[in-house]
Amino acid sequence: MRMMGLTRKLFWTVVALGLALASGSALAEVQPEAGGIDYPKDISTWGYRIDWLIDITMIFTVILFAIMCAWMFISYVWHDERNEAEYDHGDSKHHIMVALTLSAVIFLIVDGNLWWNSVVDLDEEIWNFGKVTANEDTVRIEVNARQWAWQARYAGADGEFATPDDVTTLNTIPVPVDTPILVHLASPDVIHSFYLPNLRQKMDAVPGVLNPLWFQATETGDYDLACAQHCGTHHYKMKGMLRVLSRDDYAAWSKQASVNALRAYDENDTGAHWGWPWREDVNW
Ligand SMILES: [Cu+2]
Repeated sequence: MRMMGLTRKLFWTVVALGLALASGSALAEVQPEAGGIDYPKDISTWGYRIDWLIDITMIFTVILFAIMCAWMFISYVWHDERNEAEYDHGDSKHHIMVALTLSAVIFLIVDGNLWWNSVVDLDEEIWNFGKVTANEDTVRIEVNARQWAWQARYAGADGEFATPDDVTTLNTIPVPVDTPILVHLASPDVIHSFYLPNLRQKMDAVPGVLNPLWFQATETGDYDLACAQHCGTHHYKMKGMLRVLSRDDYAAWSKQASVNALRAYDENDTGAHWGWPWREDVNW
C-alpha cells in the first residue's frame, strides 16, 4: 500500500513539473527581444548598480522559492498512512516564536541588504546632484513630457533658459558622450515617465512638480526613450530617442542649433515658449 501511494505521488509530481515546464517554454517563445531574456545593453556609468540589485533580488527569490518547494515536497512525500500529518493553528507560543525569528532573519538578510545597497547607490550616484552641478562639463536639459511627445530644451549659446536662443527638439534628445546630463522633468497634463532602458534611468513626470534626474552615457549611438506610464490613448506615440553624440559632434550641433533657434524665434508663438528659468536648487 505504501509503495502504491508513493508511486502515485511521484507520478503526479512528474506530471505537474512537465506541465509547468511546458507552459514556461510556451511563454518563452513569444519573447519579442532578439537578445533573449538578458537586460538591455548598459551604456551608463552607474547602471551596473541597478543590475546588481535586480540580480541579487532574483538570487534571493530563487533561494527562498527552492527552500519552500523542497519543504512542501518533503512534507508531501513523508506524510502518509505511516507518518500522519499533525494539524494545529500555529498559535502556540513556540510556533509564534519560530515564525517571528525566521521572518526577522529573512527580513534582515534580504531586505536589509537591498535597502542598504539602495541607500548607498542613491547617495553616491543616482541622487548625487551636488557632484553633477559642480561639474563644469554638465549639460542641462529641460524636458517637458506631454500628451503625446517629448519636448527638450537646451539653454543655447547664452547659457540661460527661457531666452530666444534656446534650442528645442521634439522626441529626439541629442547629448554628448562621457558627460553628465542633468534633466529637469516636467509635465503640463498627466503623469508620464521618462525611461531610458540603456541608462537604467526612469523618472516620473508629474504635473506641478520639477523632477531632477541625471545620467552619463559611455557609448555613442541611438537609444530608446520611452514613456513608462500609460498616459492616454496615444501613449504609444511617446517613443523617442536619446542620440548620444561624440563631444565634438555635440558641440557642433549645439552651436548651429542655437544660431538657427535665434533666427526662427517668434515672439508670438506662445506654444513654443514652454521653458522656465533654470532652478539649480532642484534636488531630492
Ligand atoms: Cu506619456
